[in-house]
Amino acid sequence: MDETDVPDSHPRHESILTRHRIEHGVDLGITSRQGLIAHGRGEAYDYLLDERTTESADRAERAAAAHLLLAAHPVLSVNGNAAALVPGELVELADATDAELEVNLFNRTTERMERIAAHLREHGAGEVKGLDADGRIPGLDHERAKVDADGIGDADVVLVPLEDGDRAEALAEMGKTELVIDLNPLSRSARTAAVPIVDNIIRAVPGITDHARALADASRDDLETIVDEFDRETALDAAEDAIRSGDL
Ligand code: PTJ
Repeated sequence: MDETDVPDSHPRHESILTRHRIEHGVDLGITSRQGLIAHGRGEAYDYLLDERTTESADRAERAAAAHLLLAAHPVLSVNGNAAALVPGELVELADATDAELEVNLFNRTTERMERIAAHLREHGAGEVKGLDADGRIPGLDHERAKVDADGIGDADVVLVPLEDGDRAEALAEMGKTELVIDLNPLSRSARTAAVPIVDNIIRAVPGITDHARALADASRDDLETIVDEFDRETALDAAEDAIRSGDL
């Protein structure tokens, strides 16, 4: 069965298509097998959120767009799940916010790094960082600590989708402003983030891009107001509340 075999009328059409993209990512050597497990966990939360972007998540996406537009050096971190699910959408977000793309893997192998970079370029990316690996995130073991010194190493704002908790914490300890996309509002990554975006990456990335385009001509003062008015605790509470009290 491939993507074209899922009838539009199927009640779980989107969810099944998304699964196919993750499976295909594994077949291409982009997504790790652990990525399949992570995806299943995400699906469960998304189901409880009724597979929609809540108002609170939309506000977080707007705040994330404002952060990226204000940043001196914004970087979008890309792992195996993000590359399989939203490669073209990440390229569009990078273009809309003048951000760089850097491959940064939990289960890092040179082969996967190169495949993901090539996959992003096939979806329109120019330069893709991550392969130099001449910088380190302090406090992590060797492989997971590798970043480009002039990429994430030098970034002031980093978007980290589906990150594991201790690396998200280590990045935040480096003083970087972290924008985290994670469907689990209780995860350490979401709890570490300056802006936790509790939404499926397939909706969140285009959502941030739409806000960035709408804010393209906004003044720095207006962007700073959006950033200041965003409250991470309120966003986490709203997400948890939506999940716990969902009307299914
Ligand atoms: O490609 P790699 O080697 O960097 O590995 C990536 C994974 C995702 C395997 C790795 O970072 C990992 O193990 O992550 P965790 O600790 O399982 O965390 C993944 C988080 O992402 C969980 O909290 C999931 O609920 C969440 N998640 C999964 N799918 C989505 C998601 N959040 C948003 N959108 C999704 N589609």
